Formats: sequence, C-alpha cells, structure tokens
Amino acid sequence: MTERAPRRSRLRRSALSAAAAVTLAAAFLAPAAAAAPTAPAPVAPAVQAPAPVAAPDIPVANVKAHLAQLQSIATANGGNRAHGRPGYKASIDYVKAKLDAAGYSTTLKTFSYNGSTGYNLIADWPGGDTSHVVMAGAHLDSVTGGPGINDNGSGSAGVLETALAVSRAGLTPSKHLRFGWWGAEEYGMVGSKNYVNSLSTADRSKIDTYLNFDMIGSPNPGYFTYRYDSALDALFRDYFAGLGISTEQDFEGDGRSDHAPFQNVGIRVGGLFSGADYTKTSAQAAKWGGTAGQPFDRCYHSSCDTTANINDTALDRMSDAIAYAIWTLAAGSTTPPTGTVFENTADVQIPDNGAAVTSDVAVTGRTGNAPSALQVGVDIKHSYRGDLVIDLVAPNGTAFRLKGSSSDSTPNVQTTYTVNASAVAANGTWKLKVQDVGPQDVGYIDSWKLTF
Ligand code: DTR
Ligand code: CA
Ligand code: ZN
Ligand code: ZN
Repeated sequence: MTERAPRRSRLRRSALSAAAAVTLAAAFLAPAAAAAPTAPAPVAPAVQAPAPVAAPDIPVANVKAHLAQLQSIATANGGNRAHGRPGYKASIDYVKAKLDAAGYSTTLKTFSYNGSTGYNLIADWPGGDTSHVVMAGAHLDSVTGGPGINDNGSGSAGVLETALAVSRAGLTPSKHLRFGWWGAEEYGMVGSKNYVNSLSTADRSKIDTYLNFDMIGSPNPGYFTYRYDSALDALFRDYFAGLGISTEQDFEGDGRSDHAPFQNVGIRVGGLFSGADYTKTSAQAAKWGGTAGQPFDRCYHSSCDTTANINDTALDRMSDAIAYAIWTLAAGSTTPPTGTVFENTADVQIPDNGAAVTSDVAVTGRTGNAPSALQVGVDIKHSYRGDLVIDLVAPNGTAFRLKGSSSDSTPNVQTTYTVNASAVAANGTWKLKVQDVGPQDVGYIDSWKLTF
C-alpha cells in the first residue's frame, strides 16, 4: 500500500441519478450482534429487491497502478510512448489486455501517419441499445520528449479504470457503452480523426455522446469542464458542486484534443481538464488550492511528466466523475438526479487479528428515518478479505452486519451493500465498523459512503 497523508473526510452532496440502474445482488442484511446498542436491533429486514445504485467510487490506487505500468513502459522504451515508437504499441497492448480480461469486445484499428503505423483501441461493453452509444475516450500517446503520464496517461487510466469498474459491477446499461484510446493525438488528433472519418453517417448518428479526458491529474490542478454542451457541462459542474468544488469552463482547448473530430461531425461532446501550461490565477488558487502564478502542469510536454507529476486528489476526483457520468448517461436517465452522498475518504488502519476500528460519517439535513434501500459503498484495501467482519452502525447504535469472516482469500472489499435501515433515524453519526479476525494479512479502510 502506498503511504499517503490521511485525507480529510469530506461531505459529498452530489446529485445522483436515481435511475442509474445497476442490478446488484442485494445483500440480505440481518442486524449483527449489536455493539452495546441503546435500542434493540431491528427485526431482520424483508428481502430487498435489487435497487438502482449510484456509480462506484473509482479506487485512485487502481488508476495510479495503470500509470505506474505506463511509466515502466516508457522507461523500457526510450523514455516515451509516442506515435510510431515501441512505447506506444506496448501501452495499447497493456490497455487491451486489461479490457479483454474484463469481458470487453476490443478492436485494434490501425492507421498510417508520418510513415509509421498508428493504433486506436475501441472497446465495446456487450449489451445496451447499440443505436444509442455513450462513448468515452482519451489519447494514449505521449510526446516524444517524455513519458506523458499526466498528458495523457491520466485520462487513459481514468477511462480504463472506469471501464473495468463497469465490468466489476456487471453494469447492464440501457445504452451501449463504448470506450476509445487514441493514437497520434499529439500530431493533431490524427487517431481520433481517423476513427470518426471511418464511421458511416449512420454509425456517427448512433453516438449520442462522446466524453473526452485529456489531462486529469495535473500537479497544480484546475477543475475545468468542456462548455460545448450545456447538459454535459452541467452534469460535471453539479457533480463537483456536490464535492464543494466550483468548476470553470475550459477556454483553451478548442480544437486541441480528441473531442474536436466528434464535435466537427455534430456529435455532442463533453469532458474534463485539469490544466496544462497556462498559469493558475490567485482566484483559482483560492478556491482550488495549489500555487498561484505557476502553470497547472509545469511538466507539460516535458521529460518530467512522470508518475511524480500527478496530483492524486485531482486524479481521484476526476476519475470518480468519469464513472458518475458513465453510469448516469448510460442508464439513459433524463430525470433530474436525486440522492445525497455522505462520504469519508480518510484512511483508517485495521489492526491485524485485533480490535475493531470505525470510520464515521455525519449525516445531516435528512428528515425521518433512513431508507429501506440505503446504499453503503465500501472500499477497503486488504490482502485477505476473509479476515474481515464489517458492520454498519446507525446513530442509535443499531448494527447491521454487512460481511462476516470466511476463507475468501481474495484481496480488497470494493462493493456496495443495500441495507434496510428504515427502522432508524437518518440524521446523526453513522459508523463503518471493521475488525480483522484472522492472523497475518493486514489492510485499511480507504473510503466509504452512504447514499440516501
Ligand atoms: N492539446 C492537449 C492538451 C490541452 C491543452 N488544452 C486543452 C484543453 C482541453 C483538453 C486538452 C488540452 C495535448 O497536448 O494533448
Ligand atoms: Ca476514489
Ligand atoms: Zn499533449
Ligand atoms: Zn493530451
């Protein structure tokens, strides 16, 4: 586990799509042996119908693991992952292998540019209405002068991990999901232009939306949304508002990344950007943090654009925003989103074979009792999840057993439980209680959240 400074817990009040439909095997949760409750534990909840849930949290550690692989590839191939160089083909092979293993239908499309063969990777998630395609993409190539970890390993890795999360969730969206990784963007969006030009008019008309992610982990980050489509702009703006972050519309990217070829044929485009060589203003630093008077990415197109050139928080937030957009748009929901998320992202170490630990979220602003399908999103990093016993403890002390111990040697618990909490009041401090009851393997609570 990479040691990280504990992150502040945060309240995330983001609009969620109530119809972001993912069919989850509902957890039939019986209250655990209560931890000294003040009130008797409620009767075991009735059988839960699968409930629509919000997008999962994208583990930023997974995104960074992809960046580490891309860095290794560049290091092993002359220090770059540029079009026409071996590092690019090795990068696309890495991404393709991950997607093939996750059940995607992948296609490697070649093109020629500057006397070299270029590669685009297209990955289709089976299912959904193929006459309504929601697409997300990122360019995978770097400049020749460096490994291109922020530009654009960050966007490539964020899109890749979202695609893998779709597979982990077994998402069955109403619309068809497609992902793309583009070659030769640095030479003028050559790969994405080639892809769009290769589409028939009929196939272009089937793409409802293309979302582009080019630089989403800049070390002195800004939070910019593409302004071209008001609904897509609002989708991201409202998401970040739920995190307490005020975004700005991007004005330096017109025609400068892979959204442009899609836009030029009339396809609705959106996306996110954390900034390149422009300078962060004092006003931006005041609201986003970081350093005024300095570029958003001082290593833009330079050899120092390495894995050290990434702001983890920006990468984490933007990757989560990609997942939110995909779940929302693919579910086909056009109804106004509802729902509120309360999250704690502070890491809490779990002592090996020892006492239970807890992580709190303070729920406020609700009225009455919690819902009968309260969503409990859990992200625990641990090398042997069978050691873990996990409870949700309500403000009145009522405990709901989420997971018991077992011989399951699989690492990590990254899932969403559905709890019938309708017998307890919503407002107050809820606790995730985790105990490691087996020897040797260790881990920590990475983050958890309640979605009402
Ligand atoms: N042209 C991109 C970097 C870039 C510059 N401004 C924007 C705005 C929106 C997306 C990307 C960019 C590149 O160098 O890959
Ligand atoms: Ca995350
Ligand atoms: Zn670039
Ligand atoms: Zn780029």
